[in-house]
Amino acid sequence: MKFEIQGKDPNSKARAGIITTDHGEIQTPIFMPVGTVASVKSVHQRELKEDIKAQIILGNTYHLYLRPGTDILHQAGGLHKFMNWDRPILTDSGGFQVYSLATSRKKSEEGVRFKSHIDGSYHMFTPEKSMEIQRYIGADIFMAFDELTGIPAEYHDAKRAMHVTHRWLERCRTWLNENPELYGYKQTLYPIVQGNSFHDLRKESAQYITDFNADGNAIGGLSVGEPEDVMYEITDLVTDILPQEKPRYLMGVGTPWNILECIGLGVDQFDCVMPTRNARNGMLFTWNGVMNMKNAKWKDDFSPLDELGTSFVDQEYSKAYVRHLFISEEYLGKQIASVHNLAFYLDLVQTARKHILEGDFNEWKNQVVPRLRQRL
Ligand code: PRF
Repeated sequence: MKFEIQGKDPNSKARAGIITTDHGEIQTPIFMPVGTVASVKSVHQRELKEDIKAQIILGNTYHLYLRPGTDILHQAGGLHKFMNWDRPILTDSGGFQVYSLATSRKKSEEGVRFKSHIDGSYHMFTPEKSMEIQRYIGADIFMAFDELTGIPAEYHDAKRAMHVTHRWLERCRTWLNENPELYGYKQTLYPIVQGNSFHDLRKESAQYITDFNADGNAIGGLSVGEPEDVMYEITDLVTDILPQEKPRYLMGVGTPWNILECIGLGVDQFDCVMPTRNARNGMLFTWNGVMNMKNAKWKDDFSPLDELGTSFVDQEYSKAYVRHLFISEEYLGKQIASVHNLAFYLDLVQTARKHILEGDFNEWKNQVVPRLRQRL
């Protein structure tokens, strides 16, 4: 994997670049739609490529291991072939999903034993197991198996989780060095900075991750309930330490305004379930603010769903029609809203990229953020 920086904003830490993988190029800053179980919920791969213009998607080790399982993925020749997606894929390691989804879990130095949220069966994830599953899935970018704590947390708990994350990282690398790639293309491992909201821990972790010398680095343990200011403060502190010349991925963030603020702090990659999950509840993000499609104010508004939208759904359907679909609980409403929100998120980062290359990102960002936050 290669990363080339093409331009920097003079008034913030924002950068525009290109990541090159064996499945193609990714223009950064980028948003990566979440395809947890080999599907970006309610969106076709054809729509993802042609209408949404997704350049890379996410898969989840935890979910794919439980269903369909590594045997099926291996027989298919990996996740790209299984789901008919030939562009890059990043897989999360299972660390966060075990923490947020499993119905019970027991942590040890070895790993995490957990109970499946699907059928209640017991499983054990270790750093080695997470790497093995990610090898079978065949992602272009693997995430290290980490442990995080919620915010707020006790200092000693946050410190212990951070040190476990660092020790597990070494085990991830050892396993990868000893077990070759399965499908004939290159794969790379991103380590994850942890340390909760404690500045000294975040600095120590960012330095440890920097010294690990991977192709790209991630910031984890944020957007877990802390105020936005804390998220920005920690991101700022960590991006001051992580190397300039490698892509930085802020995991699980966030709203359109969170993404623009964090691009300004030097982040290059983002993922979040928000555009798809909120779409299924009728929440649409636009350049003019946030719309709740169930609201009665749209019932006789026959104007296009989003005049500024870049996808076909924005021009072909009216607000009144999409509201009707939500009120009638029609599947099509969720599909239209998901395509809209993902296309909007991709338009958001592509527009940010254009402004970085033109050198006026920071002024532009400060101008659009208040508008993005409005409730329509
Ligand atoms: N670690 C991993 N995945 C994640 C996170 C993390 O800290 C987060 C935190 N927002 C989202 N997804 N492995």
